[in-house]
Amino acid sequence: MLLWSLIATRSQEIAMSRKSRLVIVANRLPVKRVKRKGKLVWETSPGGLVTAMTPILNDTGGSWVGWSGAAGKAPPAFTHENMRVHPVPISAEQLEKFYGGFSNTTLWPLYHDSVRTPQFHRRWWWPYVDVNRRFAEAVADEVSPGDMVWVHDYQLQLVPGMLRELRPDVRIGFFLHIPFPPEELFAQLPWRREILAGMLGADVVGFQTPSSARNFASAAKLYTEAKGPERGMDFRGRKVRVQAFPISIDVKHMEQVGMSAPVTDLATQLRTDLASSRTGDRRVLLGVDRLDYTKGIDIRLRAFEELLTRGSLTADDCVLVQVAVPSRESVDDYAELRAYVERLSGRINGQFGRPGRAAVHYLYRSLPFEELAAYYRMADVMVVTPLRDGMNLVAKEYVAANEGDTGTLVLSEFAGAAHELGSGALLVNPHDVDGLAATMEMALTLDDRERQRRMGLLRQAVRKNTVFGWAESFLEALAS
Ligand code: ADQ
Repeated sequence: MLLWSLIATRSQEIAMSRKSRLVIVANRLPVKRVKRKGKLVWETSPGGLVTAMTPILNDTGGSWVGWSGAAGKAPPAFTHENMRVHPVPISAEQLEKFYGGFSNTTLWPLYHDSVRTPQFHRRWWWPYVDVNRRFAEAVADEVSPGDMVWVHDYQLQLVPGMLRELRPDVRIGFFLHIPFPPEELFAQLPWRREILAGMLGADVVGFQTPSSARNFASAAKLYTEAKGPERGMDFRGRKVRVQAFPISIDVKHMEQVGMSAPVTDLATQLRTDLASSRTGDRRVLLGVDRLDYTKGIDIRLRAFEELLTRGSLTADDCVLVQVAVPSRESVDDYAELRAYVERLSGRINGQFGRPGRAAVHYLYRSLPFEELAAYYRMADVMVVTPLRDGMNLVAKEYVAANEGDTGTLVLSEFAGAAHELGSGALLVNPHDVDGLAATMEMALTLDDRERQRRMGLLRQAVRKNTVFGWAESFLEALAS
């Protein structure tokens, strides 16, 4: 609570000193429309960005510009808990091309090392431009001279440039939540100049990691007239600051929920349910992800299968629980991945399970926060194996939820989180199935001292950087 009010106060100071308000711009609004007692009402939807921004916006009376989640007309702007909410309308056709198409079938795979082949279609590009313009116009209506605007993520990369043309009198920040790819991959994008110029419309361009910031700066120098060092690039007569601001979680809240009595009870119950084995001491591996092909869920399952095939550990010694949140189900690659993951889980259980003792438990659903915390609490080993990930908050949530020095984190080298958590985690190359199987085995058999030493390092790293610190450092850079 102290940190919360400190940040709100600091942001208020920043805002007041500039007589400015803060306007957040993100694809989704922080509220959704739900039916309560027969009436439609707006309710805050949970999420990291919402958690970090809501106190600041509530305190400074700022605004949030975004899409409501329903295609078609948008309701007029309204006030929700002292925050002004400005919905942007997106038609069903625009949604298919701007969101399903250009954002999630062109940019998403391209920015994640092309782990699926990105598709480049002019018929998707123009709706992306149109929707970005619509966002920029909505923001232009919302701001006053001197206000600060913070634009988020890959769906809205043109907004900073468009907004600067409409409103050169505001400070503009942009943060990319996913990786910015190496220049050789980014070079494939037919609209690379437009995207770079759009982002360079901001005063501060933020990334999750220093390597993404470097990739962006070198692409900007190659394909636009931008020059100079990352901390102050010259672009069309202005300075643009390019920097890494690693995102985090509300660490205190996760720690408190993780240690609460209901979560402790549920974790014990889950553990009892899973432990049914001849030896009575079954170790639990856990995976928690959106069902996305960047997260390496299939490779994790194959590595677990490999581990059991080798026979040094059996399904009496260990079990893998995989919780997968449904995601982008209308995109073909996601439907295919779901079918593959379900086939793999079935195959592993077919070979290594027996009645009352599955080798893999696969849950295809979103879990309430407390239940998710209970899964984190009960797991001996958290396996986070993305092929590429901007940050990966699951890794940080797992560490925060485990108050004692129990638990081990297996973490992909290719997750942004590896920069901060690399010394305490067991790092893996997720493309290497044998190496991943060996690391899972090592994690399951680590001696107590080494496990505690590693968890101590992880806890230190996670506590050092909260989501509030992240927001504060970005806004300070934007205000300066
Ligand atoms: P995501 O790709 O969605 O985010 P991640 O950072 O792991 O990935 O966040 C997922 C969130 O969903 C976590 O907060 C987690 O608790 C929640 N979640 C996962 N499985 C769940 C389940 N079954 N039930 C309920 N909740 C579940 C993008 C980027 C990331 C970056 C974030 C934030 O791809 O790299 O870390 O934005 O910037």
